[in-house]
Amino acid sequence: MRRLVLIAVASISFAEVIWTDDLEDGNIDDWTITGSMNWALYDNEFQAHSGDFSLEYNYLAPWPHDTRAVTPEFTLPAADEFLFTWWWSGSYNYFVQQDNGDAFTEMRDTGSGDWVVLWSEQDAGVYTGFEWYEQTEILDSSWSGKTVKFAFHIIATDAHYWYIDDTMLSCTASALENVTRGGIKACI
Ligand SMILES: [Ca+2]
Ligand SMILES: [Ca+2]
Ligand SMILES: [Ca+2]
Repeated sequence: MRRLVLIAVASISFAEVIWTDDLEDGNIDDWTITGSMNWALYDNEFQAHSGDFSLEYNYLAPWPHDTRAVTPEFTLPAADEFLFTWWWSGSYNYFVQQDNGDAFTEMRDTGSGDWVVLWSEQDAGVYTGFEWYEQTEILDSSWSGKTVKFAFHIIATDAHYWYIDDTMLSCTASALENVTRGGIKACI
Protein backbone atom coordinates (compact mmCIF):
# COMPACT_ATOMS: atom_id res chain seq x y z
CA MET A 1 0.00 0.00 0.00
CA ARG A 2 2.72 2.42 0.93
CA ARG A 3 4.66 1.63 -2.21
CA LEU A 4 1.65 2.34 -4.37
CA VAL A 5 1.37 5.78 -2.83
CA LEU A 6 4.99 6.58 -3.69
CA ILE A 7 4.53 5.55 -7.32
CA ALA A 8 1.48 7.78 -7.57
CA VAL A 9 3.43 10.77 -6.25
CA ALA A 10 6.28 10.18 -8.70
CA SER A 11 3.92 10.51 -11.62
CA ILE A 12 2.69 13.97 -10.64
CA SER A 13 4.16 16.72 -12.77
CA PHE A 14 4.19 20.38 -11.78
CA ALA A 15 4.49 23.37 -14.06
CA GLU A 16 5.95 26.70 -13.08
CA VAL A 17 6.02 29.91 -15.08
CA ILE A 18 9.54 31.32 -15.36
CA TRP A 19 8.57 34.37 -17.39
CA THR A 20 5.57 35.67 -19.25
CA ASP A 21 4.93 38.87 -21.18
CA ASP A 22 1.52 40.00 -22.41
CA LEU A 23 3.08 43.40 -23.28
CA GLU A 24 0.27 45.16 -21.44
CA ASP A 25 2.69 47.24 -19.36
CA GLY A 26 3.11 49.21 -22.60
CA ASN A 27 6.86 48.93 -22.98
CA ILE A 28 9.39 46.52 -24.44
CA ASP A 29 12.33 47.75 -22.36
CA ASP A 30 13.23 44.17 -21.43
CA TRP A 31 13.29 43.07 -25.08
CA THR A 32 16.17 43.77 -27.46
CA ILE A 33 15.49 44.64 -31.10
CA THR A 34 18.40 43.85 -33.43
CA GLY A 35 19.37 43.92 -37.10
CA SER A 36 17.28 46.12 -39.38
CA MET A 37 15.19 47.11 -36.33
CA ASN A 38 11.72 46.32 -37.69
CA TRP A 39 10.03 45.13 -34.48
CA ALA A 40 8.13 47.54 -32.28
CA LEU A 41 5.46 47.61 -29.61
CA TYR A 42 2.08 47.97 -31.29
CA ASP A 43 -0.85 49.62 -29.53
CA ASN A 44 -3.91 48.29 -31.35
CA GLU A 45 -6.53 46.15 -29.64
CA PHE A 46 -7.55 44.72 -33.02
CA GLN A 47 -4.07 43.27 -33.54
CA ALA A 48 -3.39 42.08 -30.00
CA HIS A 49 -4.11 38.62 -28.65
CA SER A 50 -4.47 40.02 -25.15
CA GLY A 51 -5.43 43.57 -24.26
CA ASP A 52 -4.15 46.44 -26.37
CA PHE A 53 -0.51 45.60 -27.06
CA SER A 54 1.40 43.18 -29.24
CA LEU A 55 4.80 43.08 -30.91
CA GLU A 56 4.58 44.12 -34.55
CA TYR A 57 6.98 43.43 -37.38
CA ASN A 58 6.66 46.58 -39.45
CA TYR A 59 7.00 47.69 -43.02
CA LEU A 60 9.62 50.39 -42.67
CA ALA A 61 12.10 50.66 -45.55
CA PRO A 62 14.86 50.15 -46.50
CA TRP A 63 14.71 46.51 -47.60
CA PRO A 64 15.75 43.79 -47.16
CA HIS A 65 14.84 43.18 -43.52
CA ASP A 66 16.68 40.86 -41.17
CA THR A 67 15.54 41.62 -37.65
CA ARG A 68 15.02 39.93 -34.30
CA ALA A 69 12.93 40.71 -31.24
CA VAL A 70 14.96 39.07 -28.45
CA THR A 71 13.64 38.13 -25.00
CA PRO A 72 15.54 38.71 -21.78
CA GLU A 73 18.19 36.16 -20.83
CA PHE A 74 17.17 33.26 -18.58
CA THR A 75 19.29 30.84 -16.57
CA LEU A 76 17.14 27.73 -16.69
CA PRO A 77 16.49 25.85 -13.46
CA ALA A 78 16.72 22.09 -13.10
CA ALA A 79 13.59 20.68 -14.72
CA ASP A 80 12.22 17.76 -16.69
CA GLU A 81 11.33 19.98 -19.60
CA PHE A 82 10.86 23.59 -20.62
CA LEU A 83 7.99 24.99 -22.64
CA PHE A 84 8.33 28.12 -24.74
CA THR A 85 4.87 29.29 -25.79
CA TRP A 86 3.77 32.24 -27.88
CA TRP A 87 0.78 33.49 -29.87
CA TRP A 88 1.34 34.65 -33.42
CA SER A 89 -0.73 36.19 -36.18
CA GLY A 90 0.48 36.96 -39.66
CA SER A 91 -0.26 37.76 -43.25
CA TYR A 92 -0.71 34.56 -45.27
CA ASN A 93 -0.44 36.58 -48.45
CA TYR A 94 2.95 38.18 -47.75
CA PHE A 95 4.60 35.27 -45.94
CA VAL A 96 3.28 32.29 -47.92
CA GLN A 97 1.47 33.15 -51.14
CA GLN A 98 3.92 35.81 -52.28
CA ASP A 99 6.56 34.29 -49.99
CA ASN A 100 8.31 37.60 -49.57
CA GLY A 101 9.32 36.84 -46.01
CA ASP A 102 10.05 34.09 -43.52
CA ALA A 103 9.27 34.18 -39.80
CA PHE A 104 11.22 32.09 -37.31
CA THR A 105 11.21 31.45 -33.58
CA GLU A 106 14.73 30.78 -32.37
CA MET A 107 16.76 30.22 -29.25
CA ARG A 108 20.37 30.60 -28.34
CA ASP A 109 22.61 29.22 -25.62
CA THR A 110 24.33 32.47 -24.71
CA GLY A 111 27.32 30.55 -23.36
CA SER A 112 28.24 28.89 -26.59
CA GLY A 113 25.90 28.90 -29.51
CA ASP A 114 24.46 30.58 -32.51
CA TRP A 115 20.74 31.03 -32.94
CA VAL A 116 18.92 27.73 -33.48
CA VAL A 117 15.54 27.61 -35.22
CA LEU A 118 12.77 26.08 -33.07
CA TRP A 119 9.90 26.81 -35.42
CA SER A 120 9.26 28.58 -38.69
CA GLU A 121 6.18 29.93 -40.38
CA GLN A 122 6.59 27.09 -42.89
CA ASP A 123 5.86 24.65 -40.02
CA ALA A 124 2.42 26.22 -39.73
CA GLY A 125 1.45 25.01 -43.21
CA VAL A 126 -1.81 26.55 -44.37
CA TYR A 127 -3.05 29.14 -41.91
CA THR A 128 -5.58 31.95 -41.99
CA GLY A 129 -4.13 35.41 -42.26
CA PHE A 130 -4.57 37.61 -39.17
CA GLU A 131 -5.94 34.79 -37.00
CA TRP A 132 -4.16 34.20 -33.70
CA TYR A 133 -2.43 30.85 -33.22
CA GLU A 134 -0.75 29.41 -30.13
CA GLN A 135 2.50 27.53 -30.54
CA THR A 136 4.61 25.70 -27.95
CA GLU A 137 8.09 24.31 -28.36
CA ILE A 138 9.40 21.83 -25.78
CA LEU A 139 13.03 21.67 -24.66
CA ASP A 140 14.31 18.64 -22.79
CA SER A 141 16.05 18.44 -19.41
CA SER A 142 19.51 18.83 -20.97
CA TRP A 143 18.82 22.58 -21.07
CA SER A 144 18.80 22.72 -17.25
CA GLY A 145 21.38 25.20 -15.98
CA LYS A 146 21.99 26.77 -19.40
CA THR A 147 21.59 30.50 -20.01
CA VAL A 148 19.36 31.13 -22.98
CA LYS A 149 17.48 33.76 -24.95
CA PHE A 150 14.62 33.37 -27.40
CA ALA A 151 13.95 35.44 -30.51
CA PHE A 152 11.31 36.14 -33.12
CA HIS A 153 13.24 36.54 -36.35
CA ILE A 154 12.04 37.89 -39.69
CA ILE A 155 13.96 37.79 -42.96
CA ALA A 156 12.00 39.58 -45.67
CA THR A 157 11.86 41.75 -48.73
CA ASP A 158 8.55 43.51 -49.20
CA ALA A 159 6.59 41.67 -46.54
CA HIS A 160 4.73 42.91 -43.52
CA TYR A 161 2.08 42.06 -40.92
CA TRP A 162 3.52 39.64 -38.38
CA TYR A 163 2.46 39.92 -34.74
CA ILE A 164 3.49 38.25 -31.47
CA ASP A 165 1.75 38.35 -28.10
CA ASP A 166 1.51 36.44 -24.79
CA THR A 167 4.93 34.86 -24.73
CA MET A 168 5.63 32.43 -21.88
CA LEU A 169 8.54 30.32 -20.65
CA SER A 170 7.65 27.61 -18.15
CA CYS A 171 9.14 24.42 -16.80
CA THR A 172 7.85 21.14 -15.43
CA ALA A 173 9.21 18.94 -12.69
CA SER A 174 7.94 15.82 -10.97
CA ALA A 175 7.57 15.70 -7.22
CA LEU A 176 10.09 13.00 -6.34
CA GLU A 177 12.76 14.23 -8.68
CA ASN A 178 12.50 17.63 -7.12
CA VAL A 179 13.30 16.19 -3.70
CA THR A 180 16.56 14.68 -4.93
CA ARG A 181 17.82 17.63 -6.94
CA GLY A 182 20.80 19.64 -5.77
CA GLY A 183 23.14 22.26 -7.18
CA ILE A 184 21.11 24.56 -9.38
CA LYS A 185 17.74 25.99 -8.49
CA ALA A 186 14.96 23.53 -9.23
CA CYS A 187 11.84 24.25 -11.27
CA ILE A 188 9.51 23.82 -8.28
CA1 LIG B 1 7.27 45.18 -20.94
CA1 LIG C 1 -1.06 41.80 -25.28
CA1 LIG D 1 7.67 32.42 -46.20
